[in-house]
Amino acid sequence: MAQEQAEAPGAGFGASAATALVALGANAPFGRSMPVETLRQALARLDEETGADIRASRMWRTPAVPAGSGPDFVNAAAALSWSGRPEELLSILHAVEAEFGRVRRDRWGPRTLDLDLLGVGERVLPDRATFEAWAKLPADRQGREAPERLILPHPRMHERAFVLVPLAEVAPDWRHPVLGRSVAMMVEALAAPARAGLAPM
Ligand code: PH2
Ligand code: MG
Ligand code: MG
Repeated sequence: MAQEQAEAPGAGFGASAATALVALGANAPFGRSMPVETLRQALARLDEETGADIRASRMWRTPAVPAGSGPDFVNAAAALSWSGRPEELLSILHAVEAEFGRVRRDRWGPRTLDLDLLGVGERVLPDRATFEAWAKLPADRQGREAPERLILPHPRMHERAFVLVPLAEVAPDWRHPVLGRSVAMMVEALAAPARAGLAPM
């Protein structure tokens, strides 16, 4: 794609592998599969589809954000080594979501499986200004607006306990390429009440 030219040197085919981070979440059963089982199976499918060695966190029970927006979630995080384009990994995530019944309709409704690409190494996509614009989007617009293209790092990851706490189990030293903070530091910066509701399963 022509717009990829602004990417960092080393992007694309032949690039050395980077650590890719994926957030997994579910708060609705898929057929007879309860969220924990769905997340386990999704990890197995990611393993098959990416051919990468995947490091997975424990499963965590987390209250829905915003509070009261739905049933509790099961969340987990995974780290894998990825040498392709981030968009290819995103396509795999979307395909696996579809296998587990995900319909992209209600942005924040109950979901059978949500797989979010959080980051790929130090990549900032499409650029820093776009990342910052989405990261600063006011809360009332976050539920209504979705970016057209992949933004990395995920513009909300740094403020979400349900993302960071599992992520700290697989990639505590990954550094957010815009904020310059490690996952461990971002967990430390969370307000205590935001962390308190999370429980490993
Ligand atoms: N995902 C959301 C919105 N709210 N809350 C929790 N606890 N876990 C999630 O994965 C989650 C959420 C949008 O993707
Ligand atoms: Mg998603
Ligand atoms: Mg999500």
